Amino acid sequence: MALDREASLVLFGRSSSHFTRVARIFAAEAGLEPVLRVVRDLRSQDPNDYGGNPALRIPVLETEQGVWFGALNVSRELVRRAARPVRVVWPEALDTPLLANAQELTLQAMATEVWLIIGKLGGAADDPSRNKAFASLRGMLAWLDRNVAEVLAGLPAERDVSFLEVALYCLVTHLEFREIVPTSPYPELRKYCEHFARRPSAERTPYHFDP
Ligand SMILES: N[C@@H](CCC(=O)N[C@@H](CS)C(=O)NCC(=O)O)C(=O)O
Repeated sequence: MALDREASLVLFGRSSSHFTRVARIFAAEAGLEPVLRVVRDLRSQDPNDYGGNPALRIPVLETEQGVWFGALNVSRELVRRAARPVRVVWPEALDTPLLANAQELTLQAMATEVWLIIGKLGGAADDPSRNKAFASLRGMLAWLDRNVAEVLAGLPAERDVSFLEVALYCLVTHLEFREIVPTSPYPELRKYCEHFARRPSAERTPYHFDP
């Protein structure tokens, strides 16, 4: 059953995309290998190039049941299809300001990074609002760096992994991969990434530009 359902899984994304990597890590945690359909041109305005996603964004998971838009939906569906149960702490379980804010800032930092990268693609490198976006990104990273130890200690112990941990790892390593901002001012985040990088799911999904 699990194998039949896996055979029909197609992940629209890119190996260089941090939101896609979140989904790929959850696929690996779930023991699944969806086929990666590389979205080659992120300037395309045709939803069909994004698996039908009208937001024109990746990742999207195509299944026999329909398509799932966005990293969180995709990750949940992959975990539901896991052959063996994976104990995941999802965002809605983060019920303290510290944990909930860590989730919010991680996803916002990922979105800000997308904005900075896509803005550059579109030739908007001199847009003055980029300065604010960089300030915001640095502020979020500083907050996450200050709080990451407490956040990790506050996550439910009964878990294999949390959506927050996966997203945080994908965010910080992507900043390095795309050289958006140096990560040296954030030693706690770097330490966290060194630790998470030992998971087989992280080892199997390194960032690279698809040929
Ligand atoms: N809310 C979406 C955001 C996905 C997203 O922004 N993906 C980026 C790639 S990492 C993208 O598709 N960018 C294309 C664009 O901004 O035009 C999710 O959680 O998956």
